Amino acid sequence: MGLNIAQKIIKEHLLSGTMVPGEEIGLRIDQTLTQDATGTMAYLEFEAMNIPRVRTELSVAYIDHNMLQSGFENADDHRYIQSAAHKYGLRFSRPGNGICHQVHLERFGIPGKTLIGSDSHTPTGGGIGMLAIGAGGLDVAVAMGGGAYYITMPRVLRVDLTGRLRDFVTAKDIILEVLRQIGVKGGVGYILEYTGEGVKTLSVPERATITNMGAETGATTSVFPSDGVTEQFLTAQGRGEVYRPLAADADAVYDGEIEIDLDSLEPLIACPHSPGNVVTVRSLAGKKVDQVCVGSCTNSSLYDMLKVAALLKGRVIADNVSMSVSPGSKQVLSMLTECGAFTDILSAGARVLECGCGPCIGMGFSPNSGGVSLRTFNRNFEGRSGTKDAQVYLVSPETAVAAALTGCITDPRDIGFDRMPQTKLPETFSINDTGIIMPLDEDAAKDAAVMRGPNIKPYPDSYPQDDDLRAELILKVGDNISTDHIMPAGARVLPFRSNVPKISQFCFTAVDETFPERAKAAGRSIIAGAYNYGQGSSREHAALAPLYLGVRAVIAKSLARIHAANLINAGIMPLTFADPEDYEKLEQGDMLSISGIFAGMETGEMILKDETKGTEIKLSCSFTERQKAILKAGGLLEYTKNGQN
Ligand code: MIC
Ligand code: SF4
Repeated sequence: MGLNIAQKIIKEHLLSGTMVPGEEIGLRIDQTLTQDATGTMAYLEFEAMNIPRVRTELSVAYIDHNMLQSGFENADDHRYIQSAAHKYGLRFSRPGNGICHQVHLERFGIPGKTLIGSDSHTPTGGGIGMLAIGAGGLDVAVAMGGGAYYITMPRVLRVDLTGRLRDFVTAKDIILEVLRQIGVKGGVGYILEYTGEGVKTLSVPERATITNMGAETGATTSVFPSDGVTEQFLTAQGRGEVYRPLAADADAVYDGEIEIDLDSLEPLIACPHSPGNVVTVRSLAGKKVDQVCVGSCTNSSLYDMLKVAALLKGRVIADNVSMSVSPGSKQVLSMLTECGAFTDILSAGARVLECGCGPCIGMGFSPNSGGVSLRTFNRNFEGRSGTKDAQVYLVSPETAVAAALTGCITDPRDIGFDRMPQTKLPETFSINDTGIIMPLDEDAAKDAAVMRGPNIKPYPDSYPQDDDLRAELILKVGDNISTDHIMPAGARVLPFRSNVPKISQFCFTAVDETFPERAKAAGRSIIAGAYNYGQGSSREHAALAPLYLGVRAVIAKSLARIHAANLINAGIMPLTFADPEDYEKLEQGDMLSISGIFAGMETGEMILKDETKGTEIKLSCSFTERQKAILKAGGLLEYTKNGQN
């Protein structure tokens, strides 16, 4: 039986387990990336493992999230990461060099290689045929030390693309259509693999938009074939030698299939507050817009920016709109400047932000009160923009420009262009890697110091799992709770990413202001969630802050992949209701207990006693041997320190 692309790369990197969907597999990791908001913790964890040097083929530390320096904290974290990268053998991408995923695609990604990154949009690398997966910082730290990365062997969903996109319909609309079809949890347990004649009509940046936002389906990752288009892109980046073709075998088998007819696709838009709330742009036409943002790791490539410039050229944005443009990398910004397209953007009245995540993570440019913001980004969870009552919509660059010009939501086919102005990717990109600082060689590194500012606090205490747990149900939440609800980001909170005691004061405050205080007072506690608990980002702080506050278990109808792994890594048990209806029986404040946890880990069943109500509820769990050992050790760090992997 033939293999698909995902299976081929997994097979080449398989260190343990069998490739049977649902089984645990250990993968050899070729490359890692971190960004600053998750990186400080990842390097603290790496240091705690006492490994002198990274053991991957390539590891890169990026600074792109915490770019506002309105106090010493972010600058201290940048210094810490830079000095750690220098000493431990990583390349360091300076602040201003660009968003990790965009820069990695341009300068480092290699078809057929494995990459894990402490950021959920690491699958961007799937645009050039990498197996690129988002993970918690601790998993990345272990991989940097040469350890395997463990996942559940995914099923592979074939996304068959037929036909060719029409003008003003874009790669963003393809991924929005995927989200419309399968929703924000439809990809859980799957890799999305793109096939069909439509694939060859898409450039690498377009493919990367699609694999990037595939994260919003909950998929393990997404992957495109590596073909002539990939080779051309790598050659234009001066890296043609790393090209390798990759295609599915003719008789490859998939675990499911969806089809998208590119010819009949329409411009789409995801409505507040979920990337899965997708409708056609036309159905919302006329709605007044306050803000438009172009950028983020989803749509900040040179190709995207050139299209934006071409549509804005000689025009002026509407008076009621404030528009920002953040190019994805120094390369993109330099090339836009060199060809004059940047002037077209500025002349139209847009405001330029630096090459980084910026408004996507609430690092500045928050909308006005109740503001309607159209963004080319990938997430629109409530409050993520920094303005609690803002209405954030996700769109393509073309739809973003249409709104900026007219002042209201507008289908880009209705702004008076007969055809989309032609934009071509250059035959060679302008290559200038001054934004990357190389590490010290091994000898020099021995004496190099790592610089730690006062904001950097150690990893929180761990708690080995006991056989019994008695704790209060401290919080009960509903469906689709994102890590932005659990551990908010934004300019105010992000500077404390290396200070768990401090950042914990913001934990769950988006849902319940009293949570941190109540949890701390309770000593130990349990959280109950519904479907898709922990969707969204890879931030392990969404597990570390609850750990610090005393949370010992999360019981949900279902959990998102990266967050469930982060909970286990932190030594917190993720459990599910055997019967989802039982969720209704629990009430916040109930005293709960579970006994015989170790036996339950073996059978996959535990009984939860609600002591307040005098009822019993059946819970399910499915921990691998390794996960059981991690929980018993009090988390992955302790487990790894004990010499296990
Ligand atoms: C995000 O898009 O939510 C982030 C911010 O990039 C996160 C990482 C983080 O919280 O630092 C992610 O996607 O993993
Ligand atoms: Fe940065 Fe936004 Fe991309 Fe996350 S989704 S890496 S915050 S640009």
